[in-house]
Amino acid sequence: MSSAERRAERLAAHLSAALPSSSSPSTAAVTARPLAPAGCAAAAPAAAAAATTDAPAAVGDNAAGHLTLMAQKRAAFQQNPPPRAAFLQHGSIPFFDIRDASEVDAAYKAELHAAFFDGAGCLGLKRVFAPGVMDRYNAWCEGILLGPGGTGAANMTHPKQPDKFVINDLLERLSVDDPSLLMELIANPVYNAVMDALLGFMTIGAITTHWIKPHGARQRSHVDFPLHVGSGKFWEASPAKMMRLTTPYQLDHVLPYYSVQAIVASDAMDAVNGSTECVPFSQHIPGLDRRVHEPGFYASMEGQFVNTTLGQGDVFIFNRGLCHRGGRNTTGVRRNSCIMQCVWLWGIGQHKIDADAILGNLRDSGCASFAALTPEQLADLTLRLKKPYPIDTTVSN
Ligand SMILES: O=C(O)CCC(=O)C(=O)O
Repeated sequence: MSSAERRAERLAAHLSAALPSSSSPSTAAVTARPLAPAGCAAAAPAAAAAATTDAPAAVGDNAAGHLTLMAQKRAAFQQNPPPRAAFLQHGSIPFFDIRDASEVDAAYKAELHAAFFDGAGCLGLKRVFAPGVMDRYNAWCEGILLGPGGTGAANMTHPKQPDKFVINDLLERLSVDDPSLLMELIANPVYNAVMDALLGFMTIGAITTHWIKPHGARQRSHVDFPLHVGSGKFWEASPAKMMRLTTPYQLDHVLPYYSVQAIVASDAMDAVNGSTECVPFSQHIPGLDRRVHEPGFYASMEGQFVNTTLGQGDVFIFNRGLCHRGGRNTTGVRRNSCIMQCVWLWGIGQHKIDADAILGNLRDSGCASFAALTPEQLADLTLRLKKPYPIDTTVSN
């Protein structure tokens, strides 16, 4: 055996051991893609073989191959759908109807995790927020966005979807304007239990209003924070910078687990008024974070998008690595929503959040639902807003 072959074998064993243990045999069987970083060409076939003994024929690393890969993933998912899912929207997106957080036990958590990461890369939750809560939220947004000078601020237009208003400092504002409404949004037991199932412990990275104006155009297809290279000054719109600062392994095997996005439908939404459009199963395409910037790949995703259909108060949760975009509003009425960027406990959130001010405002407001929190619930809510690290070693260590 040559040294290159020995190196390939060692890498194959290493990568095979690193496969997520939650993969069921049926989902592992369709994980037929090279796992080795680019530049380790000799290792890739060995790694794939080690990972998938009964895998279907490997698909090509080209547009046709990517479509085949997604079709294989969809077929496997449809054959073995999550048992507790109420239905699969578009035959792909599992929707769950959880009435009480106590339902989300360890088995349910494992099911949600597998359905999300091994499946379509997204899931829906029915009836999480009461219509009355959503109406209150919409009225609050209207007061800001339609009030005097409301939309004048530079940071109140979405940087990549010009026909969309945003309220970025929602947490800070709402903690002053309507603390009990804020508690409804950030202390929903079902929502938080599902997010904890996906992230271990969910912390809030950002909460922003996304209001697509009447007749607003759709957004460009993209993936999300922290690798939304087309958005955010740090990336300088440079996929090369992203590749310099990450390994291929991180792109495909670490960062998909780091952050989760959720859109809360404060208005019911579908294809007509610009609901979120996504390509189910696209998070399985190797190197998607990079490819989405290649014109040929970008074009190959057209025709694969589906629009989510959400009732008022439903939630659509999606993998940050899923190809998606804000939809086109064909109506003369706005489409409003609240988008949450959630990140695991050890990750950096998308926005700077003034957690001390928010928690102080909630406490000082006398808000009944905040005052009623048990010490454990208060500790959890605090942790969702405020990281325990880094520690200040000038104070203690
Ligand atoms: O508004 C939506 O439906 C999705 C928004 C989105 O993907 C974004 O703003 O990056």
